[in-house]
Amino acid sequence: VGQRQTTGEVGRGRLTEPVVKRPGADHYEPISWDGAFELLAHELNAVAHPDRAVFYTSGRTSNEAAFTYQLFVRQFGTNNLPDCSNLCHESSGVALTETLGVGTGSVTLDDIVHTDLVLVVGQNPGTNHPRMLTALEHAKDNGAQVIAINPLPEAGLLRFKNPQRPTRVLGRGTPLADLFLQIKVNGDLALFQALNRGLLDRAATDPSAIDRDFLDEHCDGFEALAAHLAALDWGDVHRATGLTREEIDASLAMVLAADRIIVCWAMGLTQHRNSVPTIREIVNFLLLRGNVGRPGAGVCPVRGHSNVQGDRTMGIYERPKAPFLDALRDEFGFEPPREPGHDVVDAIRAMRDGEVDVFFGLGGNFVSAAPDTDVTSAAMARCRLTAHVSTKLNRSHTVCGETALILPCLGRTERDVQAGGEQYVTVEDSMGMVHASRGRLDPASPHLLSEVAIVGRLAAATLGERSDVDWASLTAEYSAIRAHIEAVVPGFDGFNTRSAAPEGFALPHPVRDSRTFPTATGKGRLSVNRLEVLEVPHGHLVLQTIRSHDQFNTTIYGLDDRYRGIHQGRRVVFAHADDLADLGLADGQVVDLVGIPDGPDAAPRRAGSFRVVAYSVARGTCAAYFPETNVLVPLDSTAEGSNTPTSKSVIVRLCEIVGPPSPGDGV
Ligand SMILES: Nc1nc2c(c(=O)[nH]1)N[C@H]1C(S)=C(S)[C@@H](COP(=O)(O)OP(=O)(O)OC[C@H]3O[C@@H](n4cnc5c(=O)[nH]c(N)nc54)[C@H](O)[C@@H]3O)O[C@H]1N2
Ligand SMILES: Nc1nc2c(c(=O)[nH]1)N[C@H]1C(S)=C(S)[C@@H](COP(=O)(O)OP(=O)(O)OC[C@H]3O[C@@H](n4cnc5c(=O)[nH]c(N)nc54)[C@H](O)[C@@H]3O)O[C@H]1N2
Ligand SMILES: [Mo]
Repeated sequence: VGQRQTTGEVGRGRLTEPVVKRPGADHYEPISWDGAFELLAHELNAVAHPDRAVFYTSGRTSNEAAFTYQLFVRQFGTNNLPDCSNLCHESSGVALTETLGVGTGSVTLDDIVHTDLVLVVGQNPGTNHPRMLTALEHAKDNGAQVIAINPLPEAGLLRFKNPQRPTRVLGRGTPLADLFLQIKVNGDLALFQALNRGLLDRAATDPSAIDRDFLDEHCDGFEALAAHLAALDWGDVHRATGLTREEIDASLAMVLAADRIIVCWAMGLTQHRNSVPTIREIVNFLLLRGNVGRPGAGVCPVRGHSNVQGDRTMGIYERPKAPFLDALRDEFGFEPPREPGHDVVDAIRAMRDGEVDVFFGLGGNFVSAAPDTDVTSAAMARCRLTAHVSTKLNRSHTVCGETALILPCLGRTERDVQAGGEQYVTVEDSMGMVHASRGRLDPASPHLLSEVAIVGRLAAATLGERSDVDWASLTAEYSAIRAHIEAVVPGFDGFNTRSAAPEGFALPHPVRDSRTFPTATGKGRLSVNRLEVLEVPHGHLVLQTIRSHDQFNTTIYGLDDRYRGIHQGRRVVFAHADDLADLGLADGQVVDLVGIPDGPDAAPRRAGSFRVVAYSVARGTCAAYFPETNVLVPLDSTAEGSNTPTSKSVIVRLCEIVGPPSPGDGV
């Protein structure tokens, strides 16, 4: 398989048996399961320190597999548990934990259906969360209003009328958004500061503009916030957002008219340098009117992978909290490591610098999903062993270490039969609901193992006598794992009985349930966030890297992006016609995307051969698909406080190609 794939993906075939690539070989060959675990155990036990191994997790892993996995990794002796959250909603978790004391969303589906106003910020639900559109339609039927805040007029939220590129609207054919703010990329902190300032100004004459009783009783930081916002510069707001004062006033009027407000967001907010302050400012916005911890109101970070939130709840975290580790120690009688481990970006740095011997991936496609593709690829190649537990072939299988293993596992839709009989697993959604998931289909091959079985056998082979855990009996009957989870993780009382119920059960959320804020001060924390307007050098645009309709993250199913009117090609860059005119470019032209060099002697990052599409995007910004553009995202450009790569604010030039396009860069 070629090392350079223009669509970022190798294929979509299912794997049916474990395979190994030996040192120096250029292909994989079959290996027995026993042989695979022996090889892994040998390499893991050969490392000079457990921190020289890294254990990645994608977000599809069940609670049962995730809990067993982190237990094994911690008994092995490291907290090197990076996961796809580090690339995804980490900024949300950090900002919400600081301000509310809980890192997850505070609303239920019922809250969305019974709210007055939903702000959908930096999210494209038509493609990425289609079921959410149904909830929004119900909310609208009940009289709610919707404000969409996005640099792109995304289908499903908007009726997008562009004569050149007609786009079908989803659902019932009416736009869901009552107001569309076509904000500049990274303008959201400024927008929410402007709204918050508007609320405070209004409160001077109309006390009901803010919820004074709630603020007095439950929050701190009000005076500092008010003083900070009093100095807000409207010129900065305009430069950062590209919005007019009229647009901001129109949204403020809708906010003032709404008793209950929910803010939903996804990757449009989390992947910028100032993502954590931006989300904290949204918390300010909600706290000012008491919009948390009551029906129809709250924060709603909308997650991606089916169990990315549950994996964190199960302890897949490079910076585990002491109470979790204490509970793990008490349940299993060992002393877990306390030093923080590597997140994704730090893991790549450590691999790059020769500090890692073994990379193990439970799901996912690390090489394609991570930033700075060339740096990440070289980092992977420095490992002695890379191993992936996967359902499908992907690029991380070809860009690998000296020795490489692919361990094929059952997918969630497949029947999982163990010594104790047929098993089910559990997952947690964005609303903190836990429910069972049972595979019904015949497995793609009789040689596939479940993720739990793979982790259990890996642990037994690697730890041997060093572990008291009976890994085989955990694998035989997953209810035994759930009993341990119940003992270690708060909120899982009666886990085996409650997870068997069809509707599942809700995890406790102190903010939602009782307006209890488990923060440093025991209060909801209003925060002061410094506004810095993203400066873009002349002749450059801010590139955001997005998903098309025909992909799930790094898996590309087709070359169309139906709601954006793109057919038969993924190497496209969407830009505003006026910006194109200023740059001397035209729709249909082919350009290279070129980043800003790291230093005077460094070569700039470059992604070759993108067709320019004149499109309704906010001025000064452009958009292109991930993972083709990950080569442009600098490893060291990350969000402050969450270390998430800034995949939505990459500064680039669109360079006309002189001479023939470089080989392999075809559309
Ligand atoms: N079909 C499909 N579904 C998926 C996925 C998939 O790949 N395919 N991936 C899953 C995963 S893991 C995730 S995390 C979610 C991701 O779901 P989304 O976050 O909806 O996915 P993106 O395509 O990254 O879209 C980001 C959105 O934010 C907007 N945006 C970008 N920058 C800014 C900004 O600065 N401000 C504002 N206000 N908006 C901005 C973009 O225009 C775009 O609408 O989807 C999940 N669901
Ligand atoms: N530039 C840029 N980069 C991004 C993003 C972006 O918006 N822009 N988004 C980021 C986000 S939000 C995320 S979540 C990450 C995603 O990062 P990852 O989670 O690492 O990537 P995926 O493409 O979701 O992983 C797909 C692979 O997972 C395996 N797989 C699928 N289902 C299962 C299963 O049930 N079990 C196991 N063991 N394996 C399975 C398959 O082999 C498949 O090839 O990418 C991030 N990268
Ligand atoms: Mo994600």
